[in-house]
Amino acid sequence: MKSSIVKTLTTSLVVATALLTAGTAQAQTLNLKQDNPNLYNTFNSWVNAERLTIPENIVNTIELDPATLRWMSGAAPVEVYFINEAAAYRNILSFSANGGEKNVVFGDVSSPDSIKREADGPLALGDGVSLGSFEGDTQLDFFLTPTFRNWTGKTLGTKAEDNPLGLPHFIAKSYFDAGTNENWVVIGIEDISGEKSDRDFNDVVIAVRGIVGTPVHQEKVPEPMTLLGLVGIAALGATKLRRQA
Ligand SMILES: [Ca+2]
Ligand SMILES: [Ca+2]
Repeated sequence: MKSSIVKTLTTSLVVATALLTAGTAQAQTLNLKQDNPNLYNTFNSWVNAERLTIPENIVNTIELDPATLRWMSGAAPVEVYFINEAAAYRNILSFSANGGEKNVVFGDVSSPDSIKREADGPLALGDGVSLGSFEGDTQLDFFLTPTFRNWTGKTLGTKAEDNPLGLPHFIAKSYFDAGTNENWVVIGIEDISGEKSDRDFNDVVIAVRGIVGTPVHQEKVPEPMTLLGLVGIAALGATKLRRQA
């Protein structure tokens, strides 16, 4: 009987502690501009009028395939931070894990302080959301749904082939921050699809802590000499084939 009471009391304590912890986690606000102004300013300085441009002198950045982003078991919880936006649309940012259902990260990526500001925008520059940790090596996809008043556009994703005209709408760059010894992925998103798109990839810019991605393999592009060699071989082959015909 006594042990049963102790067990009940212990269980209640555990539940109460868990509730308290959950309450604290929800109440805690993440903001990179306040928590690490230098890092926020670095990321924000990449948001240019055209495209997400990273100065050539920053060597610790590598362009990633945005369709390969993933959380690796044991990494820190995934945190998504709003860096800036230059969009007239009120965009919805969402994510999915391992191709599962989409969950909203930011329901309205707009702010009174951003490049294309909205007075009633809900975000402050640098605001963050924790997506938490996942089970094992997890593929993470991000999506953007443009909205304007009562209009909702087609959702754009990290896989170019699923987008209108098969065009990429996300660009991703890795960044190693020596100050905190952490890997980041900075993502720039273009929200206008089709031929009217200005392809500046600054309509929504976010920085994500706790994920990695596969570099875009630039070494696969053949050297001019190799290319000439291949053309030469192809030409020889064609001549041989014509002779045989
Ligand atoms: Ca805006
Ligand atoms: Ca744009």
